[in-house]
Amino acid sequence: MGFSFAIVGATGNVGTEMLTILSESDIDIDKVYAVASRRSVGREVSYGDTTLKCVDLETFDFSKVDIALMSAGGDVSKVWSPKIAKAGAVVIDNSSAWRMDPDVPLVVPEVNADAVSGYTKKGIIANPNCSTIQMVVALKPLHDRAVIKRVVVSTYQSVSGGGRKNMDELWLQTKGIFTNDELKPHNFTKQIAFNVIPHIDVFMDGGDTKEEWKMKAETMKILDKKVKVTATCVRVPTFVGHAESLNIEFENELSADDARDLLRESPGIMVVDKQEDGGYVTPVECVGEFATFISRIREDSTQDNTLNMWCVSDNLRKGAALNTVQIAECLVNRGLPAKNAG
Ligand code: 11C
Repeated sequence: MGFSFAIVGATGNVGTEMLTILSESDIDIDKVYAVASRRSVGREVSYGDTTLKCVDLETFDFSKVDIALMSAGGDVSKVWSPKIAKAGAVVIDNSSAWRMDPDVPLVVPEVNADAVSGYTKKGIIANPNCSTIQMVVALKPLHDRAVIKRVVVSTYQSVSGGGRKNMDELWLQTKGIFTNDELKPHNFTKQIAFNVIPHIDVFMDGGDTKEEWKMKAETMKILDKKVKVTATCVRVPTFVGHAESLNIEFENELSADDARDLLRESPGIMVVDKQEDGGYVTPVECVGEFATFISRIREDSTQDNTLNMWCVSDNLRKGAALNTVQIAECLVNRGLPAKNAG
Protein backbone atom coordinates (compact mmCIF):
# COMPACT_ATOMS: atom_id res chain seq x y z
CA MET A 1 0.00 0.00 0.00
CA GLY A 2 1.19 3.48 -0.81
CA PHE A 3 0.89 6.99 0.55
CA SER A 4 -2.14 9.25 0.94
CA PHE A 5 -1.78 12.95 0.19
CA ALA A 6 -3.95 16.01 0.76
CA ILE A 7 -3.37 19.13 -1.30
CA VAL A 8 -4.71 22.05 0.73
CA GLY A 9 -5.46 25.07 -1.43
CA ALA A 10 -5.99 22.77 -4.40
CA THR A 11 -7.62 25.37 -6.67
CA GLY A 12 -4.85 27.99 -6.45
CA ASN A 13 -1.93 28.73 -8.77
CA VAL A 14 0.43 26.58 -6.70
CA GLY A 15 -2.14 23.94 -5.64
CA THR A 16 -2.90 23.02 -9.25
CA GLU A 17 0.85 22.73 -9.99
CA MET A 18 1.25 20.54 -6.88
CA LEU A 19 -1.39 18.16 -8.25
CA THR A 20 0.30 18.01 -11.67
CA ILE A 21 3.78 17.43 -10.27
CA LEU A 22 2.58 14.90 -7.68
CA SER A 23 0.81 12.93 -10.43
CA GLU A 24 4.20 12.61 -12.19
CA SER A 25 6.16 11.72 -9.03
CA ASP A 26 7.77 8.31 -8.39
CA ILE A 27 6.16 8.15 -4.93
CA ASP A 28 3.84 5.14 -4.54
CA ILE A 29 0.55 7.00 -4.09
CA ASP A 30 -2.76 5.37 -3.16
CA LYS A 31 -4.99 8.37 -2.73
CA VAL A 32 -4.91 12.13 -3.24
CA TYR A 33 -7.52 14.47 -1.74
CA ALA A 34 -8.06 17.99 -3.11
CA VAL A 35 -8.88 20.17 -0.09
CA ALA A 36 -10.11 23.73 -0.37
CA SER A 37 -12.13 26.40 1.39
CA ARG A 38 -15.88 25.94 1.60
CA ARG A 39 -16.64 28.14 -1.42
CA SER A 40 -14.65 25.75 -3.67
CA VAL A 41 -16.18 22.52 -2.37
CA GLY A 42 -17.30 20.34 -5.29
CA ARG A 43 -15.11 22.19 -7.79
CA GLU A 44 -13.12 19.82 -9.99
CA VAL A 45 -9.34 19.94 -10.32
CA SER A 46 -7.07 17.83 -12.54
CA TYR A 47 -4.83 15.14 -11.11
CA GLY A 48 -2.96 13.46 -13.96
CA ASP A 49 -5.57 12.00 -16.29
CA THR A 50 -8.29 12.11 -13.65
CA THR A 51 -10.28 14.81 -11.91
CA LEU A 52 -10.77 15.25 -8.17
CA LYS A 53 -13.67 17.01 -6.46
CA CYS A 54 -12.60 19.49 -3.80
CA VAL A 55 -13.56 18.64 -0.23
CA ASP A 56 -14.00 21.05 2.68
CA LEU A 57 -10.95 21.99 4.77
CA GLU A 58 -13.17 22.54 7.83
CA THR A 59 -14.55 19.00 7.90
CA PHE A 60 -11.86 16.89 6.20
CA ASP A 61 -10.38 14.07 8.32
CA PHE A 62 -6.60 14.54 8.03
CA SER A 63 -5.89 11.42 10.12
CA LYS A 64 -6.22 9.31 6.96
CA VAL A 65 -3.48 11.28 5.20
CA ASP A 66 0.30 10.72 5.37
CA ILE A 67 1.44 14.03 3.89
CA ALA A 68 -0.42 17.33 3.46
CA LEU A 69 0.97 19.82 0.93
CA MET A 70 -0.32 23.24 2.02
CA SER A 71 -0.65 26.25 -0.22
CA ALA A 72 -3.54 28.16 1.26
CA GLY A 73 -1.70 31.26 2.50
CA GLY A 74 -0.08 32.19 5.81
CA ASP A 75 -3.25 32.90 7.81
CA VAL A 76 -4.80 29.53 6.97
CA SER A 77 -1.49 27.79 7.63
CA LYS A 78 -1.02 29.38 11.05
CA VAL A 79 -4.31 27.86 12.16
CA TRP A 80 -4.43 24.64 10.17
CA SER A 81 -0.86 23.31 9.91
CA PRO A 82 -0.62 22.48 13.64
CA LYS A 83 -4.12 20.92 13.57
CA ILE A 84 -3.24 18.78 10.55
CA ALA A 85 0.08 17.76 12.13
CA LYS A 86 -1.76 16.83 15.34
CA ALA A 87 -4.08 14.63 13.28
CA GLY A 88 -0.96 12.70 12.21
CA ALA A 89 -0.08 13.99 8.75
CA VAL A 90 3.30 15.57 7.99
CA VAL A 91 2.64 19.10 6.72
CA ILE A 92 4.80 20.60 3.97
CA ASP A 93 3.80 24.23 4.00
CA ASN A 94 4.34 26.68 1.17
CA SER A 95 3.46 29.81 3.16
CA SER A 96 5.77 32.06 5.17
CA ALA A 97 3.99 31.22 8.46
CA TRP A 98 6.47 28.67 9.85
CA ARG A 99 9.71 29.29 7.97
CA MET A 100 11.67 30.96 10.73
CA ASP A 101 10.38 28.74 13.56
CA PRO A 102 13.49 27.02 15.00
CA ASP A 103 11.51 23.77 15.33
CA VAL A 104 10.46 23.76 11.67
CA PRO A 105 13.00 22.76 9.00
CA LEU A 106 13.18 25.03 5.95
CA VAL A 107 14.20 22.80 3.07
CA VAL A 108 15.49 22.97 -0.48
CA PRO A 109 16.45 19.36 -1.28
CA GLU A 110 19.48 20.26 -3.44
CA VAL A 111 20.86 22.27 -0.49
CA ASN A 112 19.83 20.75 2.87
CA ALA A 113 17.82 17.57 2.23
CA ASP A 114 18.89 15.99 5.53
CA ALA A 115 17.10 18.75 7.42
CA VAL A 116 13.76 17.03 6.62
CA SER A 117 14.36 14.72 9.59
CA GLY A 118 13.55 17.72 11.81
CA TYR A 119 9.87 17.37 10.91
CA THR A 120 9.40 15.22 14.03
CA LYS A 121 9.52 18.30 16.29
CA LYS A 122 6.33 19.99 15.09
CA GLY A 123 5.15 17.79 12.23
CA ILE A 124 5.72 20.69 9.85
CA ILE A 125 8.33 21.34 7.14
CA ALA A 126 8.42 24.77 5.51
CA ASN A 127 8.93 25.48 1.84
CA PRO A 128 10.97 28.66 1.28
CA ASN A 129 9.96 31.75 -0.68
CA CYS A 130 10.22 31.23 -4.44
CA SER A 131 12.92 33.85 -4.98
CA THR A 132 15.03 32.31 -2.20
CA ILE A 133 14.73 28.75 -3.54
CA GLN A 134 16.18 29.37 -6.99
CA MET A 135 18.96 31.53 -5.54
CA VAL A 136 20.13 28.94 -2.98
CA VAL A 137 20.04 26.17 -5.60
CA ALA A 138 22.50 28.29 -7.61
CA LEU A 139 24.61 29.32 -4.61
CA LYS A 140 25.05 25.92 -2.91
CA PRO A 141 27.69 24.35 -5.20
CA LEU A 142 29.61 27.64 -5.38
CA HIS A 143 29.54 28.04 -1.59
CA ASP A 144 30.84 24.50 -1.12
CA ARG A 145 33.76 25.24 -3.47
CA ALA A 146 34.77 28.82 -2.66
CA VAL A 147 32.81 30.00 0.44
CA ILE A 148 30.42 32.84 -0.24
CA LYS A 149 30.89 36.03 1.79
CA ARG A 150 28.20 38.28 0.35
CA VAL A 151 25.48 38.24 -2.29
CA VAL A 152 23.88 41.29 -3.89
CA VAL A 153 20.69 40.19 -5.63
CA SER A 154 18.16 42.12 -7.72
CA THR A 155 15.01 40.25 -8.68
CA TYR A 156 12.64 40.49 -11.63
CA GLN A 157 9.59 38.65 -10.27
CA SER A 158 6.54 37.61 -12.28
CA VAL A 159 3.04 38.55 -11.19
CA SER A 160 1.97 34.92 -10.57
CA GLY A 161 3.98 35.07 -7.32
CA GLY A 162 1.09 37.13 -5.96
CA GLY A 163 -1.64 34.74 -7.13
CA ARG A 164 -4.19 34.59 -9.92
CA LYS A 165 -5.74 37.97 -9.20
CA ASN A 166 -2.39 39.61 -9.96
CA MET A 167 -2.15 37.72 -13.26
CA ASP A 168 -5.65 38.94 -14.14
CA GLU A 169 -4.67 42.52 -13.33
CA LEU A 170 -1.64 42.40 -15.63
CA TRP A 171 -3.78 40.88 -18.40
CA LEU A 172 -6.58 43.43 -18.06
CA GLN A 173 -4.20 46.38 -17.88
CA THR A 174 -2.23 45.14 -20.88
CA LYS A 175 -5.41 44.84 -22.95
CA GLY A 176 -6.63 48.15 -21.49
CA ILE A 177 -3.66 50.03 -22.92
CA PHE A 178 -4.91 49.24 -26.42
CA THR A 179 -8.58 49.94 -25.73
CA ASN A 180 -8.04 53.13 -23.73
CA ASP A 181 -9.54 51.58 -20.61
CA GLU A 182 -8.75 52.96 -17.20
CA LEU A 183 -5.55 51.38 -15.81
CA LYS A 184 -6.30 51.86 -12.13
CA PRO A 185 -4.22 49.47 -9.96
CA HIS A 186 -6.11 47.16 -7.58
CA ASN A 187 -3.72 44.53 -6.26
CA PHE A 188 -0.51 46.40 -7.10
CA THR A 189 0.40 49.83 -5.76
CA LYS A 190 1.03 51.19 -9.28
CA GLN A 191 0.31 50.23 -12.88
CA ILE A 192 2.05 46.91 -13.60
CA ALA A 193 1.49 46.65 -17.38
CA PHE A 194 4.47 48.16 -19.26
CA ASN A 195 6.02 49.10 -15.93
CA VAL A 196 8.15 47.66 -13.09
CA ILE A 197 7.45 48.10 -9.36
CA PRO A 198 10.27 47.96 -6.75
CA HIS A 199 8.00 46.66 -4.02
CA ILE A 200 6.96 43.09 -3.07
CA ASP A 201 5.29 42.36 0.29
CA VAL A 202 5.13 44.88 3.12
CA PHE A 203 7.71 47.50 4.11
CA MET A 204 9.79 46.80 7.21
CA ASP A 205 11.77 49.03 9.58
CA GLY A 206 14.85 50.32 7.79
CA GLY A 207 13.17 50.37 4.36
CA ASP A 208 13.65 46.80 3.12
CA THR A 209 10.49 45.01 2.03
CA LYS A 210 9.58 41.68 3.61
CA GLU A 211 10.40 39.88 0.34
CA GLU A 212 13.93 41.34 0.57
CA TRP A 213 14.21 40.33 4.24
CA LYS A 214 13.01 36.80 3.41
CA MET A 215 15.78 36.35 0.83
CA LYS A 216 18.33 37.27 3.50
CA ALA A 217 16.88 35.41 6.51
CA GLU A 218 15.85 32.26 4.65
CA THR A 219 19.23 31.94 2.88
CA MET A 220 20.98 32.12 6.24
CA LYS A 221 18.73 29.36 7.63
CA ILE A 222 19.04 27.06 4.61
CA LEU A 223 22.59 27.62 3.36
CA ASP A 224 24.83 29.18 6.00
CA LYS A 225 24.16 31.78 8.68
CA LYS A 226 27.47 33.49 7.83
CA VAL A 227 26.42 34.35 4.25
CA LYS A 228 25.37 38.00 3.89
CA VAL A 229 22.58 38.80 1.43
CA THR A 230 21.29 42.19 0.36
CA ALA A 231 18.31 42.21 -1.99
CA THR A 232 16.17 44.53 -4.10
CA CYS A 233 12.96 42.76 -5.14
CA VAL A 234 11.09 44.06 -8.16
CA ARG A 235 7.78 43.04 -9.73
CA VAL A 236 7.90 42.98 -13.54
CA PRO A 237 5.09 42.45 -16.08
CA THR A 238 5.76 38.77 -16.81
CA PHE A 239 3.19 36.10 -15.92
CA VAL A 240 5.36 33.18 -14.74
CA GLY A 241 9.10 32.80 -14.05
CA HIS A 242 11.27 34.79 -11.66
CA ALA A 243 14.67 36.14 -12.79
CA GLU A 244 17.55 37.27 -10.59
CA SER A 245 20.77 39.14 -11.16
CA LEU A 246 23.36 37.89 -8.66
CA ASN A 247 26.66 39.46 -7.65
CA ILE A 248 28.52 36.95 -5.46
CA GLU A 249 31.69 37.64 -3.47
CA PHE A 250 33.74 34.64 -2.32
CA GLU A 251 36.43 34.09 0.31
CA ASN A 252 38.46 32.12 -2.23
CA GLU A 253 39.25 32.46 -5.90
CA LEU A 254 36.74 30.95 -8.34
CA SER A 255 36.98 31.68 -12.05
CA ALA A 256 33.89 32.06 -14.24
CA ASP A 257 34.98 28.98 -16.21
CA ASP A 258 35.31 26.86 -13.05
CA ALA A 259 31.96 28.13 -11.74
CA ARG A 260 30.32 27.25 -15.09
CA ASP A 261 31.77 23.72 -15.00
CA LEU A 262 30.74 23.24 -11.39
CA LEU A 263 27.18 24.46 -11.96
CA ARG A 264 26.80 22.22 -15.02
CA GLU A 265 27.35 19.17 -12.79
CA SER A 266 25.13 20.34 -9.93
CA PRO A 267 21.66 18.99 -9.15
CA GLY A 268 18.63 20.97 -10.29
CA ILE A 269 20.69 23.33 -12.46
CA MET A 270 20.88 23.84 -16.23
CA VAL A 271 23.63 26.14 -17.46
CA VAL A 272 22.82 27.99 -20.70
CA ASP A 273 25.64 30.46 -21.16
CA LYS A 274 26.75 30.91 -24.75
CA GLN A 275 27.85 34.55 -24.47
CA GLU A 276 26.20 35.39 -27.78
CA ASP A 277 22.86 36.83 -28.92
CA GLY A 278 20.09 34.76 -27.30
CA GLY A 279 22.57 32.46 -25.56
CA TYR A 280 20.84 32.81 -22.16
CA VAL A 281 17.50 31.84 -20.63
CA THR A 282 14.62 34.26 -20.06
CA PRO A 283 11.48 33.74 -17.92
CA VAL A 284 9.17 32.66 -20.77
CA GLU A 285 11.56 29.81 -21.59
CA CYS A 286 11.60 28.43 -18.04
CA VAL A 287 7.81 28.08 -17.69
CA GLY A 288 6.80 24.46 -17.05
CA GLU A 289 10.44 23.42 -16.52
CA PHE A 290 11.88 21.87 -13.37
CA ALA A 291 15.40 23.32 -13.51
CA THR A 292 16.95 26.50 -12.22
CA PHE A 293 18.67 28.02 -15.26
CA ILE A 294 21.96 29.90 -14.96
CA SER A 295 23.29 32.21 -17.65
CA ARG A 296 25.66 35.20 -18.03
CA ILE A 297 28.34 33.79 -15.67
CA ARG A 298 31.24 36.24 -15.62
CA GLU A 299 33.91 37.71 -13.39
CA ASP A 300 33.20 41.10 -11.80
CA SER A 301 36.25 43.14 -12.81
CA THR A 302 35.62 45.73 -10.06
CA GLN A 303 36.27 43.37 -7.14
CA ASP A 304 38.46 40.31 -6.37
CA ASN A 305 36.85 36.86 -6.05
CA THR A 306 33.49 38.06 -7.32
CA LEU A 307 31.18 36.67 -10.00
CA ASN A 308 28.05 37.95 -11.71
CA MET A 309 25.34 35.64 -13.01
CA TRP A 310 21.71 35.51 -14.15
CA CYS A 311 19.32 32.96 -12.66
CA VAL A 312 15.82 32.08 -13.91
CA SER A 313 13.27 29.53 -12.68
CA ASP A 314 9.54 28.75 -12.80
CA ASN A 315 8.33 30.29 -9.53
CA LEU A 316 5.22 28.08 -9.40
CA ARG A 317 7.30 24.92 -9.91
CA LYS A 318 10.80 24.96 -8.35
CA GLY A 319 9.77 28.10 -6.47
CA ALA A 320 6.77 26.36 -4.90
CA ALA A 321 4.99 23.16 -6.00
CA LEU A 322 7.99 21.19 -7.27
CA ASN A 323 10.06 21.95 -4.18
CA THR A 324 7.22 20.75 -1.88
CA VAL A 325 6.87 17.50 -3.83
CA GLN A 326 10.66 17.03 -3.74
CA ILE A 327 10.54 17.50 0.06
CA ALA A 328 7.84 14.80 0.18
CA GLU A 329 10.11 12.55 -1.91
CA CYS A 330 12.96 13.17 0.57
CA LEU A 331 10.70 12.12 3.45
CA VAL A 332 9.59 8.97 1.65
CA ASN A 333 13.14 8.08 0.57
CA ARG A 334 14.31 8.50 4.18
CA GLY A 335 11.77 5.94 5.38
CA LEU A 336 8.62 7.85 6.37
CA PRO A 337 6.17 4.97 6.85
CA ALA A 338 2.84 5.03 4.99
CA LYS A 339 -0.13 4.66 7.36
CA ASN A 340 -1.70 2.00 5.16
CA ALA A 341 1.55 0.11 4.62
CA GLY A 342 -0.10 -2.89 6.26
C1 11C B 1 6.05 36.82 -4.84
N1 11C B 1 7.76 35.57 -3.68
O1 11C B 1 6.64 36.63 -5.91
C2 11C B 1 6.41 36.04 -3.60
C3 11C B 1 5.39 34.93 -3.47
O2 11C B 1 6.62 34.10 1.02
O3 11C B 1 5.85 32.45 -0.09
C4 11C B 1 5.67 33.98 -2.34
C5 11C B 1 5.52 34.59 -0.99
C6 11C B 1 6.01 33.65 0.04
O4 11C B 1 5.11 37.60 -4.71
